[in-house]
Amino acid sequence: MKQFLHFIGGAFVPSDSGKTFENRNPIDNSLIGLVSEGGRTEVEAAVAAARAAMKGPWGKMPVTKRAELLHAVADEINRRFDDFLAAEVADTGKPMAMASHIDIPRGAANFKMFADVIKNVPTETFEMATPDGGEALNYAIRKPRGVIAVVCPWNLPLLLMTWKVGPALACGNTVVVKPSEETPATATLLGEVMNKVGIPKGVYNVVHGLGPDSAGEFLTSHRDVDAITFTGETRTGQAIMAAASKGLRPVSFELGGKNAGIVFADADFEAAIDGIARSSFVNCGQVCLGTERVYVERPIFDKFVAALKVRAEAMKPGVPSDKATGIGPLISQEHRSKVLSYYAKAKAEGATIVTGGGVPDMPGELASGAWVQPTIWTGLPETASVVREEIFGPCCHIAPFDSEDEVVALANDTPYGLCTTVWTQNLGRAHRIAGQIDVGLCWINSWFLRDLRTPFGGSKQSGIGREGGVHSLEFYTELRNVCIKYA
Ligand code: NAD
Ligand code: 6OD
Repeated sequence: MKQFLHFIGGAFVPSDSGKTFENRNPIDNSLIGLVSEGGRTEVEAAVAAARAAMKGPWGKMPVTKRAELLHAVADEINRRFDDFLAAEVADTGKPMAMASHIDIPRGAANFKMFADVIKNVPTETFEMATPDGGEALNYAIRKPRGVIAVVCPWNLPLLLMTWKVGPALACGNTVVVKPSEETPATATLLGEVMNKVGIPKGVYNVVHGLGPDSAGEFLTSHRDVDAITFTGETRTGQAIMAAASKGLRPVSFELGGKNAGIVFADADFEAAIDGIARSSFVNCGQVCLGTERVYVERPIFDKFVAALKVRAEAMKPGVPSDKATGIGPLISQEHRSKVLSYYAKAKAEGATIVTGGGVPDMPGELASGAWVQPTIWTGLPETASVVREEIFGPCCHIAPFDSEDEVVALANDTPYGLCTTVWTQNLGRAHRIAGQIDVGLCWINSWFLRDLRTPFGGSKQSGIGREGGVHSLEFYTELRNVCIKYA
């Protein structure tokens, strides 16, 4: 039986209280191991270790040396690729083909990319005349913020954690990570990597635990945490923002969404079907950027619905190691209950169930896993729950539209604003739409195509701030202006 311990000050430690919770594999609900459940004592110790490292070797280290160490972290993740892959796949049940192409390589790349950004981005300088006829020089320097709390979700555990830890460390901060209670493994494994490559003790800390009245809340309300970066549900973001208001700590939030996909009749049909099948169903629909509302121009509506049905039905549920597996399980039984409650609501609200709507028959022990069928609905009004609320499952509602203005209004009619994916071959229309949809990310004829130098984040209730490339520096550093009057 595996034990997932906290990683504090460079050492793996259990909770003082001896409390643990279970980590289960969603493919068959089997027990993977026991996770130490952190409380105030562990949060206190981790924040103190992070503060000490900030004042000590890490705070004093030149940026070139820091960058070198972060490259070594990435190289060591790649060297232990199979360990990370096995850990991520056991926690999430996702197909190995996906985790080995996305989760683990990106987990490593996030360290190299931000190490290179911080080494190469200059600050500004201004010469000025002074009132006494003399001269002064202004220049800005970037200083780390200090101890950063990193609170993570379960859908892309290593990728989304390192997306925050990479830039935080590159900028010279230290971190205390609170991984999701569903996916403790890769954050723990990263502790071994940090020690192996010589990251000073206390720079990277992990406290396992739950959210409210547990490690998550204790960490985000800890007054010696200088800033909080969070990915997760909008409702949780509100609770964390309230905690951050005590002491006026800055936040960076990547939150929920109800993203629209828009397909015009002039789109490359096969490419659009591919794109929407991926954006609606990949990772069993558990991608914040996923498409749960699809709008298709009326002349191709029936053909599109029929083709997406074929794609959904071809997604074979199965174990991660099977190359034929098209879709894994949801993260947990609890999340499956939530997704199935929406499947029931869609039915009750009068949806036409094009495909899915239930649980697939799985053999043997897999029958205890958190499986659901990829599901497509049509025929619901825009007011229906499954059209308005984030489900975070492999499902979408498809509705027809007749004009560009109409579809822009439909896409924008949501409190969220994370992303959209638009399919058209009309270049003018693509640019027009990109300027009109209230989102942080607009993909045209593509989806989840990532250049890590670009700004990433959501508008409206989908987030606060942007990370990526130089934009991460805005959150993970503070600019200090130095003004020198020449003698
Ligand atoms: P969640 O909000 O339930 O949990 C995220 C983390 O917050 C977990 O570590 C949890 O323990 C912690 N937490 C919960 N309550 C807390 C509290 N009161 N104080 C401090 N910490 C607390 O989210 P989830 O279910 O893990 O992830 C799914 C959600 O994340 C979806 O809404 C999805 O859209 C969103 N998400 C957004 C992005 C993005 O980039 N915008 C990316 C991935 C996931
Ligand atoms: O690619 C990324 O950097 C990123 N933050 C992806 C988020 C995916 C959400 O589930």
